[in-house]
Amino acid sequence: MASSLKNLSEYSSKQIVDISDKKIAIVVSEWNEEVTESLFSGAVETLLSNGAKKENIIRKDVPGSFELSLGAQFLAAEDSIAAVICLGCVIQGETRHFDFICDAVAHGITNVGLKYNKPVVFGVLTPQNQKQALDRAGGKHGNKGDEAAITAIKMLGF
Ligand code: DLZ
Repeated sequence: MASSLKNLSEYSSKQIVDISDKKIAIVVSEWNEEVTESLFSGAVETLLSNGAKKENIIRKDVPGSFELSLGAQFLAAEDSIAAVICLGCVIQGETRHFDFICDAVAHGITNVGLKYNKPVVFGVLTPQNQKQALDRAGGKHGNKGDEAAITAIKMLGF
């Protein structure tokens, strides 16, 4: 289903596990900050409402979405960290930057998860414009940050 037809914050409670003792890291891209801050708030609220302890949520910022993979790798390499959530927003522009960044970050994040055998979640919006981004960052289509947090929890219960 296209994400425009779905409220991204709806999820089933299948595979929701106890995360009260899990350290979860969130990497946040500074590009399109208004959007990524909303994604971050959504992710944190969802982790807390599912039992995470505030002191177990670690935040690190990176300059742009392209840097999310390396940021995730630094964190995933730490034994104490159970899962990493990557949050970014790449808005389609007039140059091919969009394709390069989206491809790189999707592959990079996938590889980090496979390398460290840990959930590394792709919470990156790839909208055509700022409005579509805000609709998915706490707007009418929910908050992709919530979805990213739930994905991390579900994968911890895998
Ligand atoms: C350069 C760039 C551009 C054009 N657009 C975005 C964007 O929409 N979202 C985003 O997160 N980052 C963007 N960046 C920055 C790159 O991700 C990266 O930080 C720089 O290319 C430096 O490696």
